[in-house]
Amino acid sequence: MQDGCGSGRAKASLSREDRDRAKLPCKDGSLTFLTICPFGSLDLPPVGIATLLAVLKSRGFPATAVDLNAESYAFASATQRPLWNSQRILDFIDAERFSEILPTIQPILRYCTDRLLSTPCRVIGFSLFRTNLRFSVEVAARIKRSDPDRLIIFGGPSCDVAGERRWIPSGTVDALVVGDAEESLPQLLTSLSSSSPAPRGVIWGEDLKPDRVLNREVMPDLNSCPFPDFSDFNLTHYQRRHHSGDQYLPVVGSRGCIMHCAYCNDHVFSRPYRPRTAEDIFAELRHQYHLYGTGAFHFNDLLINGRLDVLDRLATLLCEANLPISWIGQAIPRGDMSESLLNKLARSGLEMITYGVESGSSRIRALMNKNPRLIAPEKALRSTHRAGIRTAVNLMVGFPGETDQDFSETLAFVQRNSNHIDLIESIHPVFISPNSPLEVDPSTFDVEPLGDSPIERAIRWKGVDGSTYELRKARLLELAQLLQDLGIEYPHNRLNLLDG
Ligand code: B12
Ligand code: SF4
Repeated sequence: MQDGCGSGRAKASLSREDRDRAKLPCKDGSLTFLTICPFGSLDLPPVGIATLLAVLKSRGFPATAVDLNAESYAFASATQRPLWNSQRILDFIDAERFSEILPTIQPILRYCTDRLLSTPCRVIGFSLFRTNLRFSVEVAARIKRSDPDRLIIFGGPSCDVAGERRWIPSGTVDALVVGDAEESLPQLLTSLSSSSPAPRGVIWGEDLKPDRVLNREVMPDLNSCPFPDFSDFNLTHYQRRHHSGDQYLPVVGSRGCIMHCAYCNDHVFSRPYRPRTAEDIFAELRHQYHLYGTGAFHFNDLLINGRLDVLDRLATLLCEANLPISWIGQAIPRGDMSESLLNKLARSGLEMITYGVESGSSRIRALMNKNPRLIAPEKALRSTHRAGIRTAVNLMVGFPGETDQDFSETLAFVQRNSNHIDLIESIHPVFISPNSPLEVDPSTFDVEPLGDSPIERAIRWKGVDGSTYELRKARLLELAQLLQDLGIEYPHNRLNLLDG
C-alpha cells in the first residue's frame, strides 16, 4: 500500500555518544554518496546522487560521489559482466534467488565493501533501487561489521516504497531518507552533529521499524536547485551514446506527471507535477555543455510535454542559442501539439520522442485512465514524424478487459502507422506495479493477483474475464512477430521475465 500517514516527525534517538562520534571531523572532512551499488543499468550517470552532490557542495558540506555500479562493471571479469544483463533482474530482487547467487557475486561485494572502507568518510549514503537494495544491504552490513563508526544513510526510490523498506534488516542503517532529499539530507547531516530531532522525511533510531510509514518529502520548487554535478563520475563508463559519439547526460526538466494511468506507479511516487522554467532548464543545458563538452541530453522527465508553453519557450531559447545540442525524451501522445511547435522543437535539436501509446484500442486507453480528450496517438505520431523528429512508442498487452478485438486494434495501429514509427521502445505484458492504482484497488479492474511471491503476483495476475499470463505472453509473441515482419526494432521486451 501507499506510504502516508502523517505520523509526524520522528524523535531523535541516536545516543549522545553516537552524535558526538558523528560530529568528529572525517579524516578529509568528506562524505561519500554511492549510487547504486550494483546491479542496475549502465546507461547514464546517476542523476539522483549527482543532484545531491551539487546541493551539498552548494551548502558547504564536503562531499564526494562514487558510482559503484559502473565501477564494479569496469572491474568485473568477462564471466561476471552478464550479471548486468537486464534479464537477470529478478536475481537481485527476489530474496531466495539473491541468496542463491550470493556465492557468485562475492568478489563484487568484496570490491564494493573494500572500496567504501578505503574512503575516509564517516557518513556513507546509498541510493537504493529495488535492483540494488539487497546488494546494498549486504555491503552496508559488512561495513558496519568492519567499522561500526561509519554512519550509513539509505535514500533513493526504494526508500519511498514501504514494501521495499521492509527488505532492510534492522541494524544495517542509521537513517533512512524518504522522498526528495535536497532539503532533508543537508538537514540530516546537520542534525547528526546537533541534538535536534530528525528532520522531515527522515527515519532514524528507534523509529527504524519495518512497519514505520512516512510521507515522502517533495521539493516544491525545482528551479531553486543547483544543477547536477557529474564531476566525480568517469563519464566514459556510461553506455548511452549519441551517434556523434557524445555521452548522453541526464536532465530532469520536471518531476511528476499530469496523467494518472492505472498501471503506473511513477505518477504516484513523484507527484505532484512540478515543471521547471524553460529558462532554468536551458541554463542547465548550456552549463553542462560547456563543462563536460557533450551536447547530447536525455530528458528523464516522465513527460516533456506536460506544459506546452514551457516546451515552446525551451525550444525558442535553444534555437536562439544555436548551440550544437541534441535531446531526447518521453511524452504523452497529445493531439494539441501544433505543427509549428513540433517544427521548432526539431530545429532546437529534439531528435526523438518516446510516446506512451500502450494500446491501439481507444476503449482500453480509456480503461487505463488516459484522457481521451487529450490523447490522440495517431495524430501525435504522424505530425511528430513529419516535423523530422524520430518517434519511438511504448506498448503493453493484456490490460485487464483487453479482448481479442482490442488486441487486434493494437496490431492494426502498428501496421497503419508503421511508416511513422521509428522504434518500438518497449513491449511488455501488463505488470501490477506496487502502489499503482491497479495494485491498490485490483477489484476495480477485475484483477486477481496469483502466485507465491510479490513478483509472481505482479506478473501472473488473473483477470475475471479469463486473462492469464499465458494469454498475455501469447499476445506479446504475436505482437513481436508483427514487428519483425514490419522490420520495426523493439530492443526492450519482457518476453521471459519469469521464465528466464
Ligand atoms: C529516467 C529514469 C531512468 C533512466 C535514467 C536514470 C539516470 N541515471 O539518470 C534510466 C533508463 C537509465 C533508468 C535506469 C534505472 N531505473 Co529508472 N527511472 C527513471 C525515472 C523515469 C526518472 C528518474 C529521475 O531522473 N528522477 C529524478 C532524480 C533527481 O530523483 P532520484 O534519482 O529519485 O533522487 C532523489 C531521491 O530519490 C533521493 N535520493 C536518491 N539517491 C539518494 C541517496 C541518498 C543517500 C539519499 C539520502 C537520498 C537519495 O534524493 C534525490 C533528489 O531528490 C524514474 C521514475 C520516477 N518516478 O521518478 C525511474 C525509476 C527511478 N527507475 C527505476 C529503476 C528500477 C531503474 C533501474 C534500477 C532499472 C534497471 N533495471 O536497471 C535503473 C537504475 C539506474 C541508475 N543507475 O540510475 C524505478 C525505481 C523503483 C524502485 N523502487 O527501485 C523507477 C521509480 C521507475 C519505476 N516506477 O519502477 N531510469
Ligand atoms: S504512464 Fe506515463 S503518462 Fe501515464 S501516469 Fe505514468 S508517467 Fe504519466
